[in-house]
Parts: sequence; structure tokens; C-alpha cells
Amino acid sequence: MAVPVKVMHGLLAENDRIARHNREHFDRHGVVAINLMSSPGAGKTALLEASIEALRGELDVAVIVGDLETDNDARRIRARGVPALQITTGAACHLDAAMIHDALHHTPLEGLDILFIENVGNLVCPASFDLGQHRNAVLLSVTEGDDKPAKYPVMFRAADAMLVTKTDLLPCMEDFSEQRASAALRQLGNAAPVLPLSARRGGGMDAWLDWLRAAKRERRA
Ligand SMILES: Nc1nc2c(ncn2[C@@H]2O[C@H](COP(=O)(O)OP(=O)(O)OP(=O)(O)O)[C@@H](O)[C@H]2O)c(=O)[nH]1
Ligand SMILES: [Zn+2]
Ligand SMILES: [Zn+2]
Repeated sequence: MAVPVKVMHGLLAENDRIARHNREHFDRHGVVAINLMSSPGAGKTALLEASIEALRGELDVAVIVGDLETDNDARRIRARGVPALQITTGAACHLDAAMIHDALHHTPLEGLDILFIENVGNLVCPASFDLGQHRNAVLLSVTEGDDKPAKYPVMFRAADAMLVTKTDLLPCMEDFSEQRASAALRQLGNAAPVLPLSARRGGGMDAWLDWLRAAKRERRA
């Protein structure tokens, strides 16, 4: 059974080569690229909508969104006056570096501060494909259960920040413990910040926005 393993290895090596090339594109333009990953419906697009409003007039952003079908998310982003390109993946459960490279030909980077990449909702596959991003933000909504970092370690090990989303629902989610979710992340040896927030009600957004500003500052340096 060595052949499939070899093929997979070759695919990933080619992906990583294109990812490095994407990163050169971003670096040349001084753009920081942030990859948002989560299970379906954890609140990636809602977070983008709230972040766009909060950063308006301060940082210029654009968005590349991956989904199996529909351009719903891109339309939601464009409604906020921000350029958004939808990649419709069909059957593919993740974005890869070549898809992002193609999208870059339709996404002018001049003058941009942050390029958000909203990955396909999936807690498994996206973690294996480098896109050329500088940071991974992994969302865990309070309705999913605090054991997700333990059950999907590859994704959560890759997180540069773990966002605990929909905290406005905590009063109804008596089982969810933010402390247990953080402990599960630490158990993986990941010291990334844990940022609880509600895109809907606004709580916790400041820490997330500061994390973005810091990422941008570090790229500029
Ligand atoms: N109560 C509450 N609901 C939220 C919050 N953020 C998102 N939602 C709801 O959760 C659902 C999914 O939100 P989306 O932002 O579309 O999630 P997503 O991660 O972009 O979804 P996919 O792109 O399909 O993976 C929607 O019904 C949102 O209104 C929040 O902070 N609080
Ligand atoms: Zn979305
Ligand atoms: Zn290129």
C-alpha cells in the first residue's frame, strides 16, 4: 500500500510549493493572510461581518471564501462593501494552495492590510493544506462541545488563536466549559491565546481585533 501514501506525499509537497509562492505574493504587498477554520456554521462569516464593521476606516481588508456550493458568504461580505471572492469547491472539503493562487489573480492585494481566507467548514482536512497564510484562527462555537480540541487534534494543534464563539449562547449551554476547552487545547501542547467572543452581541471582540492588529504589525516589521 505504499503507492497511495507516495501520491499523497507528492500532492502535499506540490501544495506546499504553491503555498510558499502565495506567501511571497502576500509579503511583497505587506498583506497579512489569516486562515479561518472551523466546523460548518461555527460563525466564520458572522465574525468577518462584525470584524469588517469594527475595522472600517482603520484597516483595509478583503476576503476569499471557500464553500462546496453557493456564493452566499461572499455576497454577505460584499454587502459590507469589502471585496470578496467565492471559491466553489464542489466536492472538495478544504481549500488548497492552488485554489488560493487562482483566486489571487482576481483579488488585488495593493493597499490591503489583511486578507482573510474563510476555509471550508470542516475540522479535519483544511489543517493539512498550507495556503500560504501567516496565521490560523480556529473557531470553536459553544454549541459544539468543549471536547473538540481533544477529538480533532490536528486542526487545533495548528491554531495560532482559538476563538470560542457564540458566547452569548452560554446561558443555554450549561455543558460547555471554556476552561475545559482551554485545557484540551493546552493538552495538545498549544499555548495559543483563547479568545471568547460573540460576533452577534459584541462581547470579546476587542481582544480578537487586537490580535489581528498585532499580526499586521508583526508582518510589517
Ligand atoms: N447567537 C449567535 N449566533 C451566531 C453568532 N455567530 C454566528 N451565529 C449564527 O450561527 C449560524 C452560522 O453562522 P455563519 O457565520 O454563517 O457560520 P460559518 O462558520 O460562516 O458557516 P459555514 O460557512 O457554513 O461553515 C448563523 O445562523 C449565525 O447567525 C453569535 O455570535 N451568536
Ligand atoms: Zn461562512
Ligand atoms: Zn503567482
